[in-house]
Amino acid sequence: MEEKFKELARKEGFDLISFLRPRDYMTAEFFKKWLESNFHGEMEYMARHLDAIQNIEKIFDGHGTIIVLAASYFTFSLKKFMNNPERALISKYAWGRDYHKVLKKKLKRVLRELDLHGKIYVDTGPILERELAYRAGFGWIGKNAMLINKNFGSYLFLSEVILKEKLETDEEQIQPDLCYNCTRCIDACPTGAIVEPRLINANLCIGYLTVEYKGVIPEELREKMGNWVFGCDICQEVCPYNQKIPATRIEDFKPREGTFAPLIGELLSLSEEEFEERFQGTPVRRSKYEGFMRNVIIAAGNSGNPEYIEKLKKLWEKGNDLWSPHIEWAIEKLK
Ligand code: B12
Ligand code: SF4
Ligand code: SF4
Repeated sequence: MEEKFKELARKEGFDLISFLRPRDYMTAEFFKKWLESNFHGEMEYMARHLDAIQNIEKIFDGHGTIIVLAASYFTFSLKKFMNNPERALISKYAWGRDYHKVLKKKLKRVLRELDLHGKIYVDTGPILERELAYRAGFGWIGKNAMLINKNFGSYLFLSEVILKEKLETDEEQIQPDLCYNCTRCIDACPTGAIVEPRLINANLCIGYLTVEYKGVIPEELREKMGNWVFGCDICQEVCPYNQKIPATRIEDFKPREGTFAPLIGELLSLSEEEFEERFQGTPVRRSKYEGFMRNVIIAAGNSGNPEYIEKLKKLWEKGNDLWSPHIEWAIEKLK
């Protein structure tokens, strides 16, 4: 059964698969301190997870096996667009079809094939996915907090299946930390969000500000966001372990037309219908039109291109309360 599962999952495009027995988390305390420092910002659902993370029976009771999986979504580097003031940057994880849906569908197919019934988690629920992947021997937790695999790098989605059956487990094989003296990610993070190795203050992370945070972006952070309009890949792009890695085998993760490095000028005149059409089925829809355009306005402000002022004024006429303070700021900067 175990080997058959691995074979089918590999065929679906998963690169790393391991079977673990549920046991207490070793980093529950680290997670609690992260919450106590308010590093979760407005992600209240993270605080609600604490109880189940400290009392794992709330999720795993009656379950004998956790299958941990990682799937690469790497396609190509964004480096050549990173200093291009005409381009807006969308994080690699959002270029293709939404990974939650893609991976769940694949795992359901594997379970069905083997007549197994399990609960599937992809980036959801009170699960410390990075710790599980670490215990599964997939890699180490880098100073940028990413789970990094020596061969596949860190552009990996993690997911889990929990089963009632007590299947034979793989041995927990802990991989050595290969960061050594490197600090490239910490040095490159524009907002100082990596407050210490492996510890991220989400309030400062562009991945949070552009996707999860719905309000007015603090003025002191706007310039630091550069041209990122959805997510941020800087601390991964600079990592030496992401320089020579194979591309994903999953077709759905390959970039869709218009999702990577679109022109800022084009995005500034995007209507809500065009936004829905262009990003339908991709993770970008999470920011919603309003949040996405707020990010585009900031990117325009950071572009140094006064030609955008006219388009910004047109957006101003729409009278959106969230956009207005950002438009004012952007126009002032471009004058
Ligand atoms: C909340 C969240 C965020 C928040 C906070 C991120 C953070 N670092 O805390 C925000 C919105 C900022 C975010 C951003 C991103 N995220 Co996110 N996020 C999550 C989520 C839902 C929960 C993470 C969490 O609990 N954070 C709290 C902190 C305390 O936990 P943690 O970061 O997981 O860190 C653990 C370990 O590092 C460990 N730890 C600390 N020291 C040590 C030492 C050792 C030896 C060990 C074993 C562990 C360890 O303790 C922590 C608790 O277990 C997970 C999915 C999940 N359920 O796990 C995805 C997840 C972590 N995110 C993911 C991704 C892809 C991203 C982005 C790259 C997206 C983007 N391009 O913008 C960025 C990366 C930012 C970064 N450098 O971390 C992937 C990471 C895959 C990987 N290879 O690691 C995950 C696993 C989702 C998935 N299913 O694939 N994310
Ligand atoms: S994702 Fe961007 S902002 Fe967040 S820690 Fe990494 S480099 Fe910093
Ligand atoms: S950039 Fe360097 S320090 Fe940061 S995660 Fe990669 S190897 Fe580790």
